[in-house]
Amino acid sequence: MYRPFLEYLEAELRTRFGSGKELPSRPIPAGLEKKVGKRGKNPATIESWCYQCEQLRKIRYTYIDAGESAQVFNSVIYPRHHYDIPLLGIDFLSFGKDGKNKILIVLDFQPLFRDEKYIDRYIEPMKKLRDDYKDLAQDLPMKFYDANQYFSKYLLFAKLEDAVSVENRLKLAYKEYLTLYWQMLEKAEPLEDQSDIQRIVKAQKDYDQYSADRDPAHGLFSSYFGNEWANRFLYEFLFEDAEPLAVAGAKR
Ligand code: BLA
Repeated sequence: MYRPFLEYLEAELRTRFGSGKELPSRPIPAGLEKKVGKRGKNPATIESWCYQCEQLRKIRYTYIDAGESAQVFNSVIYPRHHYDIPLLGIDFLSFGKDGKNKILIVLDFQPLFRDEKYIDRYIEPMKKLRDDYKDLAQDLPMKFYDANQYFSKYLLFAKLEDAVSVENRLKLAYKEYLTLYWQMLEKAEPLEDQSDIQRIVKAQKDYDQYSADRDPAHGLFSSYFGNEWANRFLYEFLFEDAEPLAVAGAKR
């Protein structure tokens, strides 16, 4: 269901950052690139890709294909530490049960800071898009995350009933948000001061810790692929700069 979104992202990355060629890959720890599992009678495959380029330090995306019962496209793009621009976050999910579909879509420029200057520079430019796609910005409450941390006020966040809106509306919105993100990156001024750069290193690491600690997907991963694999996937690949909770807890 979301394959075309993955393919569009790949094509964009190749044209914009790879002179038409595939980008240099960024290694994925052994055993985490792909896994086949199942829950009850439902088989599932999870597959991930990871790249880097001059401007972007980590580009990761994952596809879960469990047929009708689950389709997921998830991605985070981390700019190099000398750019303070937000991370690009994508989480498109579809769960099917008894002929019914639950579709959840989230797309955001995930802010590293919340001061006015930062928000004006990097979040306000999204406002027009959010206004154009109000149907995909439903102001839903968050159960797992805090909407005021690493989410912007102009995120797309919607529950949809059918795949028609994904095809008709999300596809358009997705392309426009991505284009705006590339423009923002193009315009971004590289930081030069070591202390400014270190501030980004820390903010990106804090994002990983926050996200790993709250990830609502752990249950999904462990139900299909086992608890041990789920932990490794979270802490060694998705949010590799986070420390597993037990370790972080012991150090505090
Ligand atoms: C919610 N994301 C979810 C849920 C799942 C995932 C299972 C809960 C759906 C439900 O309410 O039933 C799935 N999350 C994943 C998967 C991965 C993951 C498969 O990290 C990794 C492969 N989540 C992100 C990113 C964003 C994001 C980058 O990973 C930002 C755009 C957002 N996901 C997000 C939000 C919710 C969500 C805002 C709703 C959570 C809430 O209600 O607090």
